[in-house]
Amino acid sequence: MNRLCNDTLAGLEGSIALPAYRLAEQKPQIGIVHLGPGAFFRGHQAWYTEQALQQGGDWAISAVSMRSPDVSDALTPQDGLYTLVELDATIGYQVVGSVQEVLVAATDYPKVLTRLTAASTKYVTMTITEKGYCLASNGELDLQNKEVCRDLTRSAQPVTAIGMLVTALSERFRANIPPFCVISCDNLTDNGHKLRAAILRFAEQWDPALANWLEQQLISPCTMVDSITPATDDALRTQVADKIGLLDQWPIKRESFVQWVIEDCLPVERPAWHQAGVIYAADVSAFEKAKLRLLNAPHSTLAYLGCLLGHETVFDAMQDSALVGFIKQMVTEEIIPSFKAPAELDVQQYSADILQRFRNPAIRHLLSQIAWDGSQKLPMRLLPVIRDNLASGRSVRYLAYGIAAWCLFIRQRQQSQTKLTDPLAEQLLAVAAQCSGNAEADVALFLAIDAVFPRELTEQNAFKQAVVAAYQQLTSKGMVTLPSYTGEA
Ligand code: CS2
Repeated sequence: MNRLCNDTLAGLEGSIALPAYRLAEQKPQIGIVHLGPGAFFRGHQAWYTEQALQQGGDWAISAVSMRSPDVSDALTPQDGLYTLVELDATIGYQVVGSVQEVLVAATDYPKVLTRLTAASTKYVTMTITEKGYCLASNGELDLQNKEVCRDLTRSAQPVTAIGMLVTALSERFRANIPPFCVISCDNLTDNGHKLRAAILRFAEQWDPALANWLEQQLISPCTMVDSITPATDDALRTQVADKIGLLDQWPIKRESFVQWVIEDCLPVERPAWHQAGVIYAADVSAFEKAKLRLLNAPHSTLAYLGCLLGHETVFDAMQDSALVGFIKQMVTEEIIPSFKAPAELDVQQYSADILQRFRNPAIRHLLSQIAWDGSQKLPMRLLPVIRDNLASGRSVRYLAYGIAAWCLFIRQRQQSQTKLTDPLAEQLLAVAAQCSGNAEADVALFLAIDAVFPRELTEQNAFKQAVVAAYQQLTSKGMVTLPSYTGEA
């Protein structure tokens, strides 16, 4: 079977949606560099940029993986083309062509730096996951981080995204080329401001003049991004090959729902993202809180409780009426009262729509994938809600189950010697190995992990007692037992 690429694209004419640019036409100029070409980027920002290109304009993406060659190996023979499959009540197929190349910083660094320092590169977007920013628990760039320290010495090519961005910005500064606009597309609270602060903090260690220039000129909008985009599997590859009659080594699947809210501070020169449906907002924080607290916090809680209850996918977990009732109770009683939603958002409907999205039978979203990197996700998803509720004297009884279930999930991984995907895996597994099953003692061991739990939170008895009570409830009957509640499934 032939491979999907520019040469075979023409054969798909009339069968599925094709890229705005084809081989015959002038290739668009690369104006965007994206760090982290994973599934979410290719189902979300790259798709938005393709939709924008359908409206005209001259923007293409150079995608850069920091280390792994996998995406480059898969897409380079395909001229960056891949199939996006929307799986919902109907199935939609589209070939996305906005990614013109996929580079690997570890092995293509000179070319990556050339892209980042080119005056034609106006934007650097990124989906590098929470851990990619190398932030300490206070949200600032961690200057004790081993890789950050290494990059600060300038002894070799940078290995952190922040180090690589500041290297490129430093060269632009010296060449009197304006800085590119950086756009974080990760599930971080206040993502744009944290990214900007991390870049400035790194630059200050090198050159106060550079830091001052960036202070004056660097644009880094906050954003909220949303679309459930599970990892690609062989079943999808077969489905796509059957549909297009060509081999696509790395197609992408996602739900049909997709949303991108960007702080309205971009330069005038930008892709036609607005025509593609992007929402520009003066203040993204209310959208970000709504999404992180009503989608991601339930997602993580569902993942850990669902794994402990033996469920494999989000869809499976949503068939468990006791678990769904618990999640609804947590959302209604403890999450919705915790924040002020955007005026135009019907929070109850937004939350109900999210749970309906979780029930999508066409999406096979592994709970074990959502469970990755809990040490980075919980501080963005559950801890801010717990902190706000404690400060206002509201309950954290249900929220604490997400924390307790995470601790038990780690214990389960340690006891079964199953891989734990988390940048702090070694430390977490070592803590789990010390656990005895005594709730008070076990919880104290986990809450002592400073990189996850800020002191000002763990010093509060109400928090500790809620997590201990949840831990006891989950382990009291020799099997995972949810608390009784008054809610309905
Ligand atoms: C999920 C997110 O894997 C996870 O942690 O909670 O990737 C989630 O699917 C997206 O944020 C949805 O927009």
